[in-house]
Amino acid sequence: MRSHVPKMLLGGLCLSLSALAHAQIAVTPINGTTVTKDTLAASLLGANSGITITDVTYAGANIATGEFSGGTNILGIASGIVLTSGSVNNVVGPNSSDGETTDNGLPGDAQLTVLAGAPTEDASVLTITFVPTGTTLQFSYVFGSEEYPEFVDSEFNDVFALFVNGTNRAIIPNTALPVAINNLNCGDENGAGARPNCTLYVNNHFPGTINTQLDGFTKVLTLTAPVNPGVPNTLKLAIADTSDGILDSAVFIAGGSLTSCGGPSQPPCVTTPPVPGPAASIPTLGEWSLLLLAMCAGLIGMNALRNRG
Ligand SMILES: [Ca+2]
Ligand SMILES: [Ca+2]
Ligand SMILES: [Ca+2]
Repeated sequence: MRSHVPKMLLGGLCLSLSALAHAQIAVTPINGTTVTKDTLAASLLGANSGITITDVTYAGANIATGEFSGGTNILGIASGIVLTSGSVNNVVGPNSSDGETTDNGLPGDAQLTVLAGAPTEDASVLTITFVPTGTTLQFSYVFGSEEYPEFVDSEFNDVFALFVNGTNRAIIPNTALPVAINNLNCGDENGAGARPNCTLYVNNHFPGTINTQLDGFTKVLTLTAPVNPGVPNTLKLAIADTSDGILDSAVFIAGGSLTSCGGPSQPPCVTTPPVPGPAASIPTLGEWSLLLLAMCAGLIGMNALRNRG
């Protein structure tokens, strides 16, 4: 009879390692109770935002949109809301696939199709009507995708847009280019290609070293857009797959970051350089723990398989 002690020791070691593991991104999709289109919109407002929300609509799958937390050392944004072209669950690490997918079989969005120049599918669209006190709107966001980096420069250029009163203001700083896979990348699969706007890109090519499923994403960017004070304005947050319904993309909006600035009763707007992403090349203690945990799972799985035989 073989002893079970070594397996127990292995299990205990693995449990200890799992306790050391890095904080994860936590997500909760729209569930109609604790997370709704209205709670998502409200969570974007910080104290003294100078913004009153008057209406919220959502079109898309409930699983595709929700709230997130635990993103500080992963995305550079602590918490907020996430819209995807698939499932919010597919932004949670570790990076276990180079093409994580949820195909919701939903239609695209006409404005996004124009922007992409190709058919879109699985659109998720949160539209917020609001009255600002100031003349300018600002908030912080990150865009990421499983289309990175393999499908850079392809027709599968998943599209997102942050429309303020009908104009997409998700623009690469100091350019007129929309933030998009084909406009913001480092080219090759090692994230080392000499490409325009490569400095704004965080490479996490599968299996990556950053604790998110996303194979690539942007540094934290700031949207700045003119608005009309004292009257209703619209903010349309929209994302969709392009050319097919697979390989998810996601856009994260920082909770508490939506503010109105530049008006007589609001603080001046700030010029915020892109926030550096997490160091991608050196695994942290937590990431080493996850790797060891994966090895443990593999060893236990192998043990189980052998015992079946
Ligand atoms: Ca999809
Ligand atoms: Ca992935
Ligand atoms: Ca896609």
